[in-house]
Amino acid sequence: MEKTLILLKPDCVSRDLAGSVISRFEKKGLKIVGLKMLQLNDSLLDEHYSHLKGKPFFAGIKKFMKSAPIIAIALEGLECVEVARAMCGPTNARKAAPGTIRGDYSLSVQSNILHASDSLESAQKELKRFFSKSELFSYEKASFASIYSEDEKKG
Ligand code: IDP
Ligand code: MG
Repeated sequence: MEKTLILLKPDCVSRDLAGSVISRFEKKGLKIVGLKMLQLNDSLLDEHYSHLKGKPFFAGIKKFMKSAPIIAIALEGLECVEVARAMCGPTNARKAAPGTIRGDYSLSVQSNILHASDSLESAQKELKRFFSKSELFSYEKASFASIYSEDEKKG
């Protein structure tokens, strides 16, 4: 089953929004298969945001991402990379529609609550960056059988 990486950013943690955001993923039917709090450092951020190196806001983002601990979450579910990105809304939270996480909780481009992997390839790379094999779990959700069709269960 597909997996994706979510990072609850420092603004999410320090504004006491972690529980609300996690709850939205749970209610959607996505399964938490890994979860931990950690303090980001420069080397992890240089790797994670390498696509933004050279942007004028790069130093600002790194400072922001180190301003409080983050919560890393591994989610599992059908097409969960795309589903989680759709739940986040676009990067600029001011343009994010109400009902999306960024649309409901933020007015900022930088402090936009959370990170979600943007493709299956990124998700696989990013999950390895934040979780060791022993930190990812496999278990049965109580409602699994009633949610998915026989075809979907094979996915
Ligand atoms: P994404 O998080 O929606 O995938 P990316 O373009 O990958 O967006 O950028 C990573 C993060 O960098 C954003 O979530 C946001 O926190 C920050 N960021 C992106 N663009 C800007 C900007 O123009 N100003 C300030 N921060 C930005
Ligand atoms: Mg991105």
